[in-house]
Amino acid sequence: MNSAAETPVNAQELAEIAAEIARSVGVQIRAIRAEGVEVADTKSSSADVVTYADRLAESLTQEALLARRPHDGVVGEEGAQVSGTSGITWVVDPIDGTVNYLYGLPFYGVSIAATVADGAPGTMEDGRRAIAGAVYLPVFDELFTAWDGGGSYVNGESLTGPATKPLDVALLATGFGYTRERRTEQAHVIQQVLPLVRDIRRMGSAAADLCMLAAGRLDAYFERGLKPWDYAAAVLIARESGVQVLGLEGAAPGESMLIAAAPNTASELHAAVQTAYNSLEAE
Ligand code: LIP
Repeated sequence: MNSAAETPVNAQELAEIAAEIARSVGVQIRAIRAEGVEVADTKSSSADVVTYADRLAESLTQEALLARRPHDGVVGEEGAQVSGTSGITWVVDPIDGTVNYLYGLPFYGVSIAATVADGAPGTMEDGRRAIAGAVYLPVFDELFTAWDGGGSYVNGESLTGPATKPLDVALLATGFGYTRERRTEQAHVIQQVLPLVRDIRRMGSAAADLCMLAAGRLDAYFERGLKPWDYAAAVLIARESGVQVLGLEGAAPGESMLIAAAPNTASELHAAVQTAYNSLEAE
């Protein structure tokens, strides 16, 4: 009998599992939101909060994933840490856009990615790459899915990403960290980049930002400081729509830097961001 690690993996089936659970958990956290949300704790700073709903959502997601895939691993933003034997590790952000969720703003979602650590092209800075994933945005009832080589979709409709366009007419999304030191650095960078683009959007959820990019509702995105659970599923959704995702100076994208856009736009954005960070270091 094959061991779990030897059983061939069907990426589309993994995407279907991620989609079913992301939607189910997303519907539940939206209902909880309507009843009221309480902060359970803070993390890297007083602005970096976790709600009881984050913890419940992660627990429900882990339980549902392991019920379907008992030999898999699970890693979650709120502390889930399950080792597996199958070679598949699920990376979960139970509520990406937690501050939006806390305030009742619509840009939040459940992000679930099935990842492998095989070093193949597309491997992120954290050493993993998603082969299937789903992001569900409950307020919009939009379910984004993708699997390796299978394309990406929103509510079953194929996504083709943003058109290539010069940076000066590109609508750019970004995000900021939770610590004063990181935000000071990011303020300097955005001061350099803002004059070069059409406009900036800061929507508060990396997963949602990258899904909007895949849907062609944004032209570009960059952020420094993201964690694997913020980006794992949405990077695959973006890549499968034709979006290029890169780090700085050939490094693997991830926490150090994540830049995403249509290929030529991405090259222009990479140059602008690199120049901005170089000027920071020169100060
Ligand atoms: C958020 C990211 C967002 C970033 C925020 C925060 P969380 O994740 O999705 O892009 O700018 O600072 O990290 O904390 O809501 O899961």
